[in-house]
Amino acid sequence: MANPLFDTLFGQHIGSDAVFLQLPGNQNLTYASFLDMAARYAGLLTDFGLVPGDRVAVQIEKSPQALAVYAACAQAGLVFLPLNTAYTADEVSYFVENSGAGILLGDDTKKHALAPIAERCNARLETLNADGSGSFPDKAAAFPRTFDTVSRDESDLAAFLYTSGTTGRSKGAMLSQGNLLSNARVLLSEWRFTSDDVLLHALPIFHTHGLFVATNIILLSGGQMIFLPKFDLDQMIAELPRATSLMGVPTFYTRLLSDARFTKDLAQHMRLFVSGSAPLLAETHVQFEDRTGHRILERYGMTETNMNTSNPYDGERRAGTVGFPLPGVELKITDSKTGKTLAQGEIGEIEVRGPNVFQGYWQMPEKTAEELREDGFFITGDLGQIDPDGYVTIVGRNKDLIISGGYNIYPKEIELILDEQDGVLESAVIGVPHPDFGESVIGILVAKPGENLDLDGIGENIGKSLARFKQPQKLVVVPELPRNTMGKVQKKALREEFAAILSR
Ligand code: MLC
Ligand code: AMP
Repeated sequence: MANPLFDTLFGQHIGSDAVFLQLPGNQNLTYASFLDMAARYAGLLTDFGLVPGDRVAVQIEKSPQALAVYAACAQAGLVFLPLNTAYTADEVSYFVENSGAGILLGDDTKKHALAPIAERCNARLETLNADGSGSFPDKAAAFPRTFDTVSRDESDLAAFLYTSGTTGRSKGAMLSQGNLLSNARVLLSEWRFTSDDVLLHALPIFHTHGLFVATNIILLSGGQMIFLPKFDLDQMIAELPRATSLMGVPTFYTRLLSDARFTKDLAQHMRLFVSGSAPLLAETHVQFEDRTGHRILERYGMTETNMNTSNPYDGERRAGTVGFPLPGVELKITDSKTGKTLAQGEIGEIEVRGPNVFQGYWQMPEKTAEELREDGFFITGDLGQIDPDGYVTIVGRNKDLIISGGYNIYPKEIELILDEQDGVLESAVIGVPHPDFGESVIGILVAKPGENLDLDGIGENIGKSLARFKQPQKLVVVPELPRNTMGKVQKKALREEFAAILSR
C-alpha cells in the first residue's frame, strides 16, 4: 500500500457521499467534502515547501477544518503536531522550537502572540479559526480537490504528541503510522464499531483520546460523528438520542449523572459508553448502570502507547478495573527497582509492549532509553495489579502526575515556575480530590526567611506562562515541607494534610 494510514482511514472514503460529520445546526459534512478539503490543504502545505517528515504544529479550535489538517498531513506524509488550545504563547514557543515545525497554524485571535514565536523559530504562520475561516483555508481554496497521496510506510512518523515529564520538560512522543493503525484496527474490532455507528464526539482533538481513539475508529468503520466543539451538558443531552456511542473522560459521566434529564430513555439508542484517560470511580460505574442500565466500558491508555487494555465488550465489565490487555499488547507487572516480573496478584509497575507502542521521544535518546526498554517494553509509570481472572487494575502512579478532567499536569513544571516567584524559597505541587475534575492542582509554598508572600500576585504572574487548567486552584504557605530522611519531599503527607482544602 502506498500510504497505509491515509489509504486505510481516509482514502477508502474518497468520493463517498456518506455522512462523516454531523455538525450543530443540522449541517452534515460528507466524507467526500471532507476529503476534498483535506486534499486542498495537502496541496497548500506541499506548496509551502513542506516535505514528508516535516512537522505541522497546530493550535486551533476544534472544527471539521482542524480535523482536515490531520487528514492532509497523512496524505502529504507530514507529521501532525496538535497543541492544547489552552496553552499560553510561552508554552507553544517550546513546542514549535523543540519540534522544528515548518509551519504553525493558529487562531486569528492569537496571531499577535504567535507571530514572534513563528519568526524566532523560522516557522511559517497561518491562521485557521473555529468557524473555518483564516488565511490557511483562503489560500487552500485555490488548490485542486485531488492530491497525489505521498507514499509512506507503517514505520514512518504520523504524529508528535507532546507529553510533559516528571523533570518539567515536555517530550515529543513520536507515533508512527503503524502505531495508530494497529490500535484503530484492534479497537474497532474489540468495541464492534461499524458504519452504522454514530459517535457523540465532545472531546478535544489535540489528545490521543479524541483524536486517535475516537476519530480513527470512526474513519475506519465508515460511521459518523456528531462533532461538538466541546463538552456542553445541554448539547450532550440534546444529541444523545441520535448517537450510538460516546467516548469520554470520567468528568463527562459524572456531569451527565448530575443532570436529572439524563435518563434511561435518553440513552435508549446507545450501545456503548467508553471511559478513559483518568480513573473512573467504581461508584460512578454503579450509579451509571442504575440510571441507564448500561455498564460503562473502561479502558486504559497513554499518549506514548495508544490504548493498552480494555474491559470486554461481551462479558463482565468490572468496575474499578481497566480490563484485559488488548490483542497484540503484552502487559506485565514488574518490580520498579529491578525490572523483574512480579508474581500474579502483586502490585508493581505496568510495562507494555506491542505495535501500539511509540517510537521514542523526539531528539531525547536518554529520556527514551529511561522509559522504553531495548526489548520493546515501555515503562508506563502506572502502578497496577492483575487479578486471578486477568483483569488489570491501576492502583496508583509511580510518576508525580496530576490528572485533572483528563488533562495531565506534571507538578514539576509548575514547581519550577513557582520557585522563581518573588519571596518563594521552595514549593510543592500536589493533586487533591475534586468533585468535577477528579483531581485538582494545589500549590504549597515556603517563603524565604523574613518574606511575606503576595499570593494573588504570584497567582497572576504564573498565569502569564501557564495554561489555565494547570494553574493551582489554591496557593497555601507552610513553614516547611515535610521530607524523608533522604531529603525528598513527602507528597503523600501533603496530599493527606490538604485533602479537604477545596471544601474548606
Ligand atoms: C477546563 N478547565 C479545567 C479543565 N478543563 N481545569 C482543570 N482541569 C480541566 N480538565 C478550566 C478552564 O480553564 C476554565 O477555567 C474553566 O475550567 C471552564 O473552562 P471550560 O472550557 O468551560 O471547561 P469545560 O468545558 O467544562 O472542560 C472540562 C472538560 C475538559 C473536562 C470537559 O477539560 C475536557 O474535555 N477534558 C478532556 C481532556 C482529554 O481529552 N484528555 C485525554 C488525554 S489523552 P476558568 O478559571 O477560566 O473559568 C490520554 C490518554 C488516554 O489521557 O488514555 O486517553
Ligand atoms: P497521557 O499521558 O495524557 O496520555 O495520560 C496517560 C495516563 O492517564 C496514564 O499513564 C494513566 O496514568 C492515566 N489513565 C489513562 N486511562 C486511565 C484509566 N482508565 N484509569 C486510570 N488512569 C488512566
